[in-house]
Amino acid sequence: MKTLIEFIHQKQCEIPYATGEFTQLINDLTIAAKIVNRELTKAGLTDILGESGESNVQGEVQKKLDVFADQHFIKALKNGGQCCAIVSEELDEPVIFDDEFSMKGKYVVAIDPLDGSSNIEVNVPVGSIFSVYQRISPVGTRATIEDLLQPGVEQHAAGYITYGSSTMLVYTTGKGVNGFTYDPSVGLFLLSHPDMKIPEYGAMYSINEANYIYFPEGVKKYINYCQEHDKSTNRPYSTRYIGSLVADFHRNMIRGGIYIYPGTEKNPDGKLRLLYECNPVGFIAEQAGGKATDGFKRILEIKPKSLHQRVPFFTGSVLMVDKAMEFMSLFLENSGRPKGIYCDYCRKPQEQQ
Ligand code: AHM
Ligand code: MG
Repeated sequence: MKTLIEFIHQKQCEIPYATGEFTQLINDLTIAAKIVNRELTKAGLTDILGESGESNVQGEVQKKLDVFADQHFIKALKNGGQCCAIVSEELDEPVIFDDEFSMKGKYVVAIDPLDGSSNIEVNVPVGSIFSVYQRISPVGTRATIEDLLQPGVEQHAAGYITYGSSTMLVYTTGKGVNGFTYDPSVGLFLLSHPDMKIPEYGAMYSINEANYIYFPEGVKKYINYCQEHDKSTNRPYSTRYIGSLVADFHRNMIRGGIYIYPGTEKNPDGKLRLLYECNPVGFIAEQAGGKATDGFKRILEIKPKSLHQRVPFFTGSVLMVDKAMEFMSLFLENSGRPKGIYCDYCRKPQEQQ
């Protein structure tokens, strides 16, 4: 079986003037992922569960494992020397390296070191999500905030690690998506899921339905649609919601489905963060043939205004995301958008269902 590094190396050899720097960067990320994986498998035996006593920039209570994962990803990226700046969910301010070694790095990284960490105590899958950009500022200088505030379309690579029944790394460099399963006996990620594709249609929807009354009308109506009986579209669909974006997305990617974290009246931008959750997952979704939007427009085209910006998130199977977007447009007052619900098959407008 091909290892992750053999795979990347082979791909890099196909690119003229490739220097191996990106291979090194991915290798650094996997070092941290392996350490986090090791700690997660021991959680419950060692004193690593529970809260750290601190809160992050979003005011969320940090778990000890959040802090642990954050520190190890930053350390690995610093030691590797390919990364000159990092924005992390766990840190208010970006980490901008100012030593000569790191300033030569040509990449910046946005990272959610441990996504879904509220699930750690109950052995539910959690994940790490990363997004890689080439810096805009000159190599050899101190990176700037602008390096980190690039739109998702500029991503050089993105990926996630899902720590579940097995640990997997899924990543893209814009030429499809490949998945690698971790073999702990040899300490290597091995190519197990080449050229992953999201089914264009599925039968699962993932959303925290307890917040139903706060959802925009379009989302409410889309949920009603998912629950209606219709033989031709296999409805009612099933609800599957773990509460870990990586795990929910990964399942939908393999089986077909849609994940939604919408805005609400109280939190119009939703909960998920553009830079280190929605952009990387959105890049993977698109590369696998799926879609990622904020309900109206493509996630990857949003120009970030701030490092920890939130955004409503709709992602997964393309026909399901399209359908949810139709409901969003239809029920958005004064949106000026074309109104109508489209047939699942012929894509022509039909009467409201
Ligand atoms: P986190 O990065 O603090 O873990 O928050 C993000 C997580 C996602 O993984 C998950 O889909 C969502 O928050 C769950 O939120 P909720 O409990 O509101 O449904
Ligand atoms: Mg997260």
